[in-house]
Formats: sequence, structure tokens, C-alpha cells
Amino acid sequence: MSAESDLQSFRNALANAKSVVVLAGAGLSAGSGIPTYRGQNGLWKTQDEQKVATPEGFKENPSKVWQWYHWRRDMCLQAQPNAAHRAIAALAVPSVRGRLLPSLKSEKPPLFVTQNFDGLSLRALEDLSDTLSPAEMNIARERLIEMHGSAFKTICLQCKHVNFTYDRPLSPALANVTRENAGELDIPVDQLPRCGGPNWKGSNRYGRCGGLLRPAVVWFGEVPDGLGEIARELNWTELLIVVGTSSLVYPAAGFAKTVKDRGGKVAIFTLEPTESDRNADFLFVGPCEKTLPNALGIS
Ligand code: BV8
Ligand code: ZN
Repeated sequence: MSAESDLQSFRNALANAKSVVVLAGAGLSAGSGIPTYRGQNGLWKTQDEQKVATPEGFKENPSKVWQWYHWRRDMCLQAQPNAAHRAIAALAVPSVRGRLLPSLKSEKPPLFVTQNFDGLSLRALEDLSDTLSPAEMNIARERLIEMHGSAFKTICLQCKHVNFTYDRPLSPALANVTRENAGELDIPVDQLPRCGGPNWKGSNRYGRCGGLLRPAVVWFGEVPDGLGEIARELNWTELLIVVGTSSLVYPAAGFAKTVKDRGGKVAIFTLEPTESDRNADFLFVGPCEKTLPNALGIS
């Protein structure tokens, strides 16, 4: 396999694929200004993931964990989807699929699994609301799996209510948390996000029970979302397109091997190829916000 794949062989593979799955990691959103985890200014360089990205860490210090997520959630809110998000979202448009993926067996868009919880892939889809019918939008949303959760969802520890909101701040005390002061502010647990919001008046109704909320993000040691659906699709997909991931976090890191072992093909879009990338069938090195739209022929 050459260091760089030629476009035509990749486009032929797209044209012949009866089923395609897209898998993304933090590199997909790097072009939108969202820091990755393991790059030179990666998040895990300055933060101990065991302290802020595990259930144990949250139990030990929910205030620190909430501060860690709230500034990242703010950053995601201020960010915009980039050309790579838009290129993947465009696969939800039937005419684009007809042109690029004429051999697809399914009427639906390719399953798109993102490890990112920044919500940018969902927003890129929602930006197509004047192109997709409501039914097409619903199907497209179903075909997007945020396997490590979403910064815009919370779960109540007491009544388990899952809430989706772009509102900010999630509690008044978190309003001034920044990347610089996150974890340093003395915010007591009773001023962290609560079920029923900051104006909770003491009811104990589902979704308004006053319980402590947690970010609906999949932490280390927790089971990612959508694994059943993902396993079913990987069982027969012919082409897995992997965008912007260091392939170090499982089970996502094992998806390419699952597809290869079954005779499927793997295309990788990354900035710095690792050893595991070398055995990809197609390899595109560079910023995916440029390489992916170009390879798909979607401007
Ligand atoms: C689970 C939310 C059980 C939190 C995240 C030992 C061996 C194997 C596995 C394990 C082990 N010990 C423990 C485990 C399991 C563990 C794991 O894999 N640990 C690793 C570190 C060894 N996994 C888990 O705990 C998972 N759960 O295993 O449960 C189970 C499983 C199945 C069935 C039953 C039970 C849960 C993992 C989820 C953890 N949560 N995030 C938070 O972020 O705050 S993980 C976090 O890492 C993000 O979700 C992120 O997406 C993910 C992977 O990182 P990447 O996305 O790849 O980001 P990274 O910075 O590493 O790389 C960026 C890449 O992009 C680079 O390659 C770079 O070159 C490239 N790039 C940069 N810019 C660009 C670009 N590419 C293109 N264009 C650009 N512009
Ligand atoms: Zn509740």
C-alpha cells in the first residue's frame, strides 16, 4: 500500500461498496478548534483522564469534573462544523449518495459512528434542514451514533432522566468556568447542575427530581453507546472510512481490524499515520477538513 492513496482507486471502492461505515475521532473536529486528546497540545497532556473521565473521578470530585466538562461544552457550542463534518453530513442527501455510493444496498445513509461528544456532526446534519425532508433528517439522525455520548446531554443520577439542551450555563455557578480556571473554582455540589434546573422547587417528579446531574459522556470503564448497532453494521460493511482517530481507545480502536478480518476495506484519513494505519487499504495524510471533502469529491 503506497503512503498516499490515489483518489481514483478510493472513489472506485466507494462506487462499488454495497455498505459503508464512517468512524470519526477528535481529529475530525480539530479543524473546528476543538483540542484533540493526544496531540502536542492534547487534553490528556494537562489533565489526568482517570480523574476527570471516569465514574470514580466524578464520584470523588463532581465539582472538578463538572468544571472540566463545562468549559469544553462551551467551546463546542462556540465552534462551527468544518468542511469534513459537512462532507460526512452530505452523505445523508440522497442525490449525493446516488452519485458517490451508487452500489449501496441500503436506502439509508452509511452508519456514522463518532467518538466525539462535541455535537458538531449533529449540527452539520441540522444545517441540512432545508435540503433534507423531515423524514430524511430523522433517518440521518438515527444513522449518527455518538458512541462516547454528547456534551449536550445530561443524566440524572437519581431518576435517570436524560436531558438534551444547548442552554448554557447548566448551573449559574458554572457560568465563569474557563479552560484556565477549570477545576480550581470552589463550587459546592449543591450548585452543580440539578434535575429540574437551577429553579428547582422541591418536586420529585421524573426529570424534575432535584437530583445531581452528570454529563451524558461515556467515561473510561463505561460501555459505549450503540455497540449492538455498530457490531451489526461492521459485520457486513465493505468499506470502513476512519477519520481523525489515533485508534488507541477501545472498542472503537478495534473496528478497523474487525472489518479487515472479514475481507472489508479500510480507508484512513489522519494527520500523523501510526503503525496501525499502514495496513489500511487507502491512506490520506493531512487535515481531514481538506483531504476528506477532496477524496469524496464534495466541496
Ligand atoms: C470500555 C469521553 C468496557 C471522555 C472518551 C487496555 C487495553 C485495551 C483497552 C483497555 C485497556 N484498559 C482499559 C481499556 C478500555 C478503555 C481503553 O480503550 N483505554 C485505552 C486508553 C487503552 N476503553 C474504555 O474504557 C471504553 N469502555 O472498554 O467498556 C466494555 C466495552 C465493550 C463492551 C462491554 C464493555 C470507553 C472509552 C470511552 C472513553 N471516553 N471520551 C472525555 O473525552 O472527556 S475517550 C476519548 O478518546 C474521546 O472519546 C476520543 O474520541 C477517544 C479517542 O481519541 P481520538 O478521538 O482518537 O483522539 P486522539 O487525540 O487520541 O487522536 C486524534 C487523531 O486525529 C490523531 O491520530 C491525529 O493524528 C488526528 N488528527 C489531528 N488533527 C487532525 C487529525 N486527523 C485529520 N485531520 C486533522 N485536522
Ligand atoms: Zn431526576
